[in-house]
Amino acid sequence: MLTQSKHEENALNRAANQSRTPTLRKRLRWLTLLSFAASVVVIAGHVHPAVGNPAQVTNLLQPLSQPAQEIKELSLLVLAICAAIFLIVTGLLVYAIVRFRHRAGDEASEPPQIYGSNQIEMAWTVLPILIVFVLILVTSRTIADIQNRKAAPGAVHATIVGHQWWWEIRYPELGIVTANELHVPASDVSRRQPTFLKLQSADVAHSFWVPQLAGKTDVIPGRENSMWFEPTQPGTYLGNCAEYCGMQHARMLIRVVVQPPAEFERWVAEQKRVAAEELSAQAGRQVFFANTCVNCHTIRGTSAQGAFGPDLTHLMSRETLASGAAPNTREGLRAWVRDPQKLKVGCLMPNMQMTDTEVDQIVSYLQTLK
Ligand code: HEC
Ligand SMILES: [Cu+2]
Repeated sequence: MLTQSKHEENALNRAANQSRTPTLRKRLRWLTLLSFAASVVVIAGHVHPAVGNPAQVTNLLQPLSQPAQEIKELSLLVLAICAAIFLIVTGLLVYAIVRFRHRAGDEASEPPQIYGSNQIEMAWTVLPILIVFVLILVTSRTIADIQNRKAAPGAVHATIVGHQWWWEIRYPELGIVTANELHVPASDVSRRQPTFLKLQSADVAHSFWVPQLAGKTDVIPGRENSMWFEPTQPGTYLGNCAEYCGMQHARMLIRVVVQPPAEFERWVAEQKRVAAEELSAQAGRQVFFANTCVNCHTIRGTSAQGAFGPDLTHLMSRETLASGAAPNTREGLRAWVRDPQKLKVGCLMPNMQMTDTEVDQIVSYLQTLK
């Protein structure tokens, strides 16, 4: 009875298929081809996000530091194993589809139905267990390698605090506070030394990721995570907050400036100084201190001790403003002070409603903070 109705169903299905007009079938084929081509384009676009601008590469397939290199090698190994599994499984599937396809004259009888085979069941239980075991071994070896790296005396330590939507950067041992642009010494033969980071959050969850240097590490409120990296090539490395943290998550860029050790020492010496006092910018200084700027910003060596926004003591030593929202030029500063909400909608610095003259004066003062 059951087989009878199955046959009827099959016959119905066949009839339904045949009733599809040839044009419809052609259209479906084109649609499949098109969507396949579209996915290839999308995937290829993601592999090379920064073509034509080698200085701005954020490609995790081009690591320039440990542990990013080790992570890349592990991912390629895992990818190779998975690709082999994919090829074998799809190969067998295609073979079965072609070899046992429906042929004219097959209608009369169903092929033999086989239930249960101990050999096959053993094979598909034991093989995956072995594969997973290999994956566990190689992965845990890499994780242990990364986690066991300990700081030697003389290593640079920095604490990164994620804020909505900027990064506070402290070097507790050096007495330096800056923002958004982390400076570290390059590691070379004379000084094989990674930089160690502690990651904290002032508000919500963020994630610190500079793909060419190290893996992604979450920045979680009420918890301190840590990471390290050891770049050998001086240059500027780009990253971005990698955990959605609100309105301006996309404009929470990170720059890591890797410098030859001597240059790094010079940068440290500059940053340690308190703010410069220049008589030429007295008018702007007065406007700054008469406004609530001082409640949110610190300028070391003055009465401005706010801690809600970035430390401005050496503002002009940074390349960008507000985590990459604008270049740190006179124009950029003017636009920012005039209305930060225009450059970075929803950011936590309010429009201070200043007149054009006041903006110009403040910007002249800010430009003395070298
Ligand atoms: C309510 C607190 C608050 C006040 C008041 C405030 N700011 Fe800010 N400011 C911030 C925050 C928060 C940021 C970071 C915004 C971001 O990147 O999302 C910021 C960023 C900046 C930056 C960019 C710093 C950098 O390193 O990129 C400058 C410059 C700046 N503020 C100047 C001023 C001036 C000048 C005033 C007064 C006219 C002022 N701020 C008033 C909170 C404040
Ligand atoms: Cu974020």
